[in-house]
Amino acid sequence: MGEVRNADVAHILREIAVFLEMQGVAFKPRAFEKAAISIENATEHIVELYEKRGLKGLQEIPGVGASIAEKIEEFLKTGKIGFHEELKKKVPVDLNSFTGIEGVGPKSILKLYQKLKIHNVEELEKAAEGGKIREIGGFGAKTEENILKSITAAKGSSGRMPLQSIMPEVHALEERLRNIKGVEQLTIAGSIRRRKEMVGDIDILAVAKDPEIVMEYFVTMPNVARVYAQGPTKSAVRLALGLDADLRVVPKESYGAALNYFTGSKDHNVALRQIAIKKKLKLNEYGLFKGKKQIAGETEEELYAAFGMDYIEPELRENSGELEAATNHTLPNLIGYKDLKGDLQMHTNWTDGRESVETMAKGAAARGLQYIAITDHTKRLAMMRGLDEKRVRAQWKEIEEANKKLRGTITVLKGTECDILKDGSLDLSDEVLAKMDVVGVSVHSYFNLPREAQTERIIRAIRNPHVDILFHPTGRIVGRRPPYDVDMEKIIKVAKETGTILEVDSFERLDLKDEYVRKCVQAGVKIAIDSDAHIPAHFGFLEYGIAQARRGWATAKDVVNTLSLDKMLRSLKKSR
Ligand code: DGT
Ligand code: CA
Ligand code: CA
Ligand code: ZN
Repeated sequence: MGEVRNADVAHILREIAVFLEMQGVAFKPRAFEKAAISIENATEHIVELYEKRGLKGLQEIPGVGASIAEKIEEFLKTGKIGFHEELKKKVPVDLNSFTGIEGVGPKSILKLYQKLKIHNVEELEKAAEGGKIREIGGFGAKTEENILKSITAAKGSSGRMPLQSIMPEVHALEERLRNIKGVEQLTIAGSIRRRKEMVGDIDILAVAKDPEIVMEYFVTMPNVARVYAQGPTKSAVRLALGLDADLRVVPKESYGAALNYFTGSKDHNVALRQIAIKKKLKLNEYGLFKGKKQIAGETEEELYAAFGMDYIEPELRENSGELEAATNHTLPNLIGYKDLKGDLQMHTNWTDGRESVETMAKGAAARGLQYIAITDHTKRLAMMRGLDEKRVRAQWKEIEEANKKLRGTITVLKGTECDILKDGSLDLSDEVLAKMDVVGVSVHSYFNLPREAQTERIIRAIRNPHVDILFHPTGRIVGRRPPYDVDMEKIIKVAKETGTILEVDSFERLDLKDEYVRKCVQAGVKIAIDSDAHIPAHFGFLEYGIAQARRGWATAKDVVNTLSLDKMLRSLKKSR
């Protein structure tokens, strides 16, 4: 029992949720999903909680009621849950193998099993290659093609981890290595420096007086699970968290060139090297050379300048137009990591958050924010005690009280995360929505609607003149839940037409993702970068939303919550 991790418990609860969703059971899937999320995020070890306080202890975890607590107990005692086994007997598929395959949700898995006896992703791949999927009602050739694409992509991404989940450990590692005697420079390069949402490994680059000391330290750290190689300039290890890390020590005069090389992306490097060749220069990880003479490479700034380019921020280095823009001096002035003045999505203990309005406001003020919107869920999400019109009005009173107390430090706005119902109508009356300061809407159900219906549903919602922001527009969760099938180009078009803001949700979703942020920027659709905080510590996640927006070429002007309160409010629909 001592070996059961919180993640294992979360995993089996999540499987139950998926099986229940297959059966079309209402509400329950969401309850299991929610319990899984809180167990994953719990700071206590669930085994200890159970050993100390039994079933009661388990029920202290938000979202864990008596029935789920009993199932967890059964799992801790026997390694199994009878309820789970029964569900699995009905549809004996390997759910695990389907994770990360876009467009294949619970309902599709069920259908694939019933029609083609598909149990796992290998069988799915075979069927798709054989053109069998398109023959099933509701799938079609396009879906079959997408499934194949997605399987290929998932194969390439195995072993990768969400940036957000590893950053605390990466920061700690960076800090420790920087403090070793004789270390003059140290940077985490690679996809982490580019702030990609999923990363494959940790690439570390350093300049050090005595590389041997650094290397010896690196391979003997307590969080090292395996040493692949140890040498004077390069060592490689596997960390206990399940990622590899390489450390390279380079000469001072090559640091910029090495940093540039190991930051990547590979496509950016290859393109830059081509430009060097055209200029009759040679670029490698040691520097930029004219014949044998190094003409640049100690810093990255110097390196780009030697090409006549402006400095390119790491988030842009994907060979997607940044080299041309740097040459033409038309790079965007990216939104900065400290540019947000407000946060327009968060939850309180009125629904599934854990703190009061006032505590959340104080937490936000402590982070330097000037305004926040409280956006609790609405009644359709009964499991989360979503607010009806009556409780909304009661919450407004608490917000007014909080504003009186906090005057001069931060302003709390009346907001909502109003549920978009199946037909695109909204979960609160227009009359109540009209009195809100900020109205956000989002989808939390019927993820498997056909593309057209899903798109129309969302469009109907954002055409509502009270709706200011579409929260987490595609519903994805990085590395865990694929986006629902929706025509984002069309939604961006309607957002432009109606003045609707699209959100980047910073809390494990990073939704909108970079690619769609860029489309918004190009279309002139404003975005909001929100924390979706459930406790004040979650305001720290804003950094990841900002990173995603930077990867989408967003400037501060593209992001409404970089505006002062007055200007932000004036940018909303009702004042247009
Ligand atoms: P990852 O680790 O898969 O999330 O992505 P990266 O971009 O960190 O890739 P990684 O760790 O394989 O390599 C780190 C950097 O080294 C990469 O961003 C660019 C550079 N690099 C790696 N392989 C090549 C290559 O074949 N050619 C060039 N020009 N650069 C490369
Ligand atoms: Ca890497
Ligand atoms: Ca690497
Ligand atoms: Zn939501």
